[in-house]
Parts: sequence; structure tokens; C-alpha cells
Amino acid sequence: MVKLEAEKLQNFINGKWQEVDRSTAVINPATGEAIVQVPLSSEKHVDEAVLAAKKAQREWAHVPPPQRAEVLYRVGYLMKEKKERLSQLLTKENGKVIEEARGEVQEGIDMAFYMAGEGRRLFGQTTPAELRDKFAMSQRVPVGVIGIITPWNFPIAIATWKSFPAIIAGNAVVWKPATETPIMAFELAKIFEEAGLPKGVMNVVFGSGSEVGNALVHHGDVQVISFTGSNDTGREIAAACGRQLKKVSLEMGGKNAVIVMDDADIDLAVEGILWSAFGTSGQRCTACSRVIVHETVKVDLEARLLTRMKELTIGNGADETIKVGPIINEAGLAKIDSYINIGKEEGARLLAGGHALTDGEKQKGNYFAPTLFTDVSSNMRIAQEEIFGPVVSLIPIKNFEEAIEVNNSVAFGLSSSIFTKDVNRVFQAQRDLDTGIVYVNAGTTGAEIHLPFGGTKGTGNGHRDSGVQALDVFTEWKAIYVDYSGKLQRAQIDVE
Ligand code: UN1
Repeated sequence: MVKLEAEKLQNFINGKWQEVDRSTAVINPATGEAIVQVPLSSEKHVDEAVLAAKKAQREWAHVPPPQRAEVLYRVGYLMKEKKERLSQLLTKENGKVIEEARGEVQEGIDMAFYMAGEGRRLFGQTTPAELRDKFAMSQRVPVGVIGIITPWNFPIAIATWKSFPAIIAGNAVVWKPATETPIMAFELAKIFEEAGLPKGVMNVVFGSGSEVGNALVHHGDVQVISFTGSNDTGREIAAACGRQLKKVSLEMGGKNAVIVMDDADIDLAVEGILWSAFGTSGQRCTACSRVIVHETVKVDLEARLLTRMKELTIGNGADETIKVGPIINEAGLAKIDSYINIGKEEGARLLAGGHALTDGEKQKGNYFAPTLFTDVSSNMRIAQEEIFGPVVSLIPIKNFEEAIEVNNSVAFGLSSSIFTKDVNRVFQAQRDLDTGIVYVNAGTTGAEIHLPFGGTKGTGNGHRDSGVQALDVFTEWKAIYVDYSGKLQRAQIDVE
């Protein structure tokens, strides 16, 4: 049994562990038990962390990136060594089943090695200059202090998508993790400490969005905010950053669809839907919450889906045999429940689930039955709004064009998927689906860390997490001209 070292977590500021007076309990969503106390910090802790980050960043920016990378390699190896411990703690605080927890920790390990490798790239460009005896190049340079605000649904992976590129690029970080899942942040900070990251380069301040998040967003010495979370909060952050001319990167969810065409391998599509709709109990930004199905295969797909849904084991994800874990908290359950009523009122047909599960041990946690609505039309709220739970809506369509139109009809644009064997449709779909991520013959989840993660429309604001593209968020471009002609040469004027 994995044990926590402390009963109360501490902030990590300037390389020191700091007690905070106020705190609240972190609850295991599978059992309702309190696991640990998380600090509720205030603005003064943010001020302290930003000051430490600002000082540390000046020196860190001068450390050659391949040497910065050495720290990240050590972080990666330490995460690998502690993978099982981290995974078990992740299941405990977040509820996701242990197999998925291991997958998430692996995503963080992959990110460490990938971004460490960037320490020897961080490519700029050398280009010809338009004048004789003149040299021109562009370089990535660090921005300064980065504020990172991360959600509870991927408490370690998303943190690594943001903090590792920020650090390799020579920035310092102040990180506010979600209060529901602070243990991963605490453990990662310990790993940074053990890996020998200079003090102040990574700081963790626990607390609420309204206090700590807000202070970070409004702090004059924080140059970038990188946020993953709800659309409403993201809009507020973007507005606040806009007023301060602060760079902001947002990732805010989806209403992702799997398209099942008439020529699809139906059994494969069923597996793809099950995994992407009910994995993490549907609490992924990339979760499949719509199935756009060709009318000729609809009845068959419904039947096969229902059969497989009955086989899903639901319960405490620490048990290796469980496939679907709990919902993060009661507010999450209540939101899902409200959408069941909305769906029924809108005239959708409920084929399975649609209620919380309270039998036996489950009454202590927050469980919701995997739910399937059918005969849903694309304009219904259950087909337009993010539910963030194990609820999927089947929308029948007549042809490929209608499938694309329905997929693209939502306010979000994160992930989409199509099951078909027709190579022409595959290429048309990857061109016409308007999301940032497209899957062919796979569900809507499963992003790999070396590709850009993010989406269009209401999902984001044009930036990407992970991938080499994440570096664009955490660097500025500097253009450098060296004139070695020994005379004044004026660009655009003295061109022969
Ligand atoms: C998220 O839900 O915000 O592709 C992240 C996936 C995971 C990451 C999801 N690798 O579903």
C-alpha cells in the first residue's frame, strides 16, 4: 500500500517546503475518504513564489539548454522509478482506474524525455540576409515567469505538457494545481527537488482558482498563463490577460464525436467508442460524447454497444478488474444527472444507464452508470454541451456529408474520429473535420505527447500543449542581424 509522507501538503516555494494555515480535505472519489489536507494559499504566497521565480529565472536562462535537459532526464528517470507509487496515488486522488493511471504517468515520463531532447534542438533559423556581408538568424528565447493552472482530470500529464517545455526553454514556473488532485503536484515537486532543479525554477502554490489562480493571472511579473480547464474560466482568464497584454494559452474541452460509416468494422467501432466514451468515466477533454452513425448500421451498432456496455465493471479503480471508476465529486455527478433530465425532456431515447450507482460500497463514492441515448438530433443540448461524464448520444445520419456537418456543428473543436474502410472518405474526413485532432479507425482519445494537443473554436485560443508546438507558448522569437561589411548598410534601401 502506497503511503503519503505527510498528512498535510505544503507549498513548494524557492526550493523550500512551506506550511500554510488554511487547508481543506482531499477526498478519494471512489470511497469518500479524506486522504490528505491541501493548503488553501493566498495572494501573498503567490507573490512570494513569483518573486522567487523571477530571481531564479535570470540565472536559469543562462544555463545552456542541454544542461537544463540533464535535470529533465533525471526527472524522467525518477518518474519511471516511482511510476507505480505515482499511479496508485493518482488513482486515489482522481479515481481513474489503475491501468489508466499508469498510462497517464507514462505520458508524463514520455514528456520528460521528449522535452529533455529538445534541449539539444530548440531550433531557430539562419537565413540569407538581403545585403552583402550580413548575417541573419532567429532564435527562441525564454519569456520569463510562467503561470500554470492545471485541472484534476489529468493532474500529472497536463502539468508535464506545460511545465517541461517551459523549463527546458529557460523559464521559471509558478504552478497552481487543482485542489481536488494536489498529490501529483506535491510528488512532482519532490521529484524536481531530487533531480536538482535550481531553487525557484519550479514553484507550487496550492489553493483555489478564485484566490491563487486569480492572483497568478493578475500578477504583473507573470508573462504567460497556460490554462487547461472549463470554458467559462478560460474566457475570464483570457479577458484578464487581454487587458494586461499577457500571453495566454487555453485548452477548454470538447464535444468530440466518433463517426461510424456504413462500411465500418462495427466491432472495432464499438471498442473505440467504449474506450473513448467510458474510459476515465468520460472525464476527458477528448472523451467521445457523440456517436454519429450511418442510419443503415444504427440498430446493429446500438445492439453491440449495449452488449459490451453490460460487461463494463464499475467501482473503485484501485481494483485491477474495474474498467470504469468514479466521478470526481458530487458537483460532477449533479451536472451529469441534470443532463440526463435535459436529454429526456428534449426527446432523446435512453437506452442504458442514466442514473447514479449507489449499491453496496458504491454509496460511499460518486458513481454514474455508463449511459447511452439514441435518436438524438444534433441541435439538442446533450449533443452540443460538454457533460464530462460517461454519457454518449447516438445521432443518426444519412450520408458522409451530413456526418461531417454534424461533427462540425458544435462550439468546440478538440477531437474527432471516423470508422470507415473507404480510403477516399478517410482523406476527405481528415481534411474536412474541423477539430485539432483527428483519428481514423480509433476512438477520440489517445493523444501522443510529441504531437500538438489542442483544438479549434471554443476549445482554445490557437495555442497547443505538448509537441514541439508547446515551445511557441513558452518562448519569444528574437531576430538577430550581424553586419560584417564595416559600413552602414540600410535594409530595403542600399540593396544593389
Ligand atoms: C484531457 O482530457 O485533457 O488523448 C487530456 C488523451 C489523453 C490526454 C487527455 N492522452 O485522451
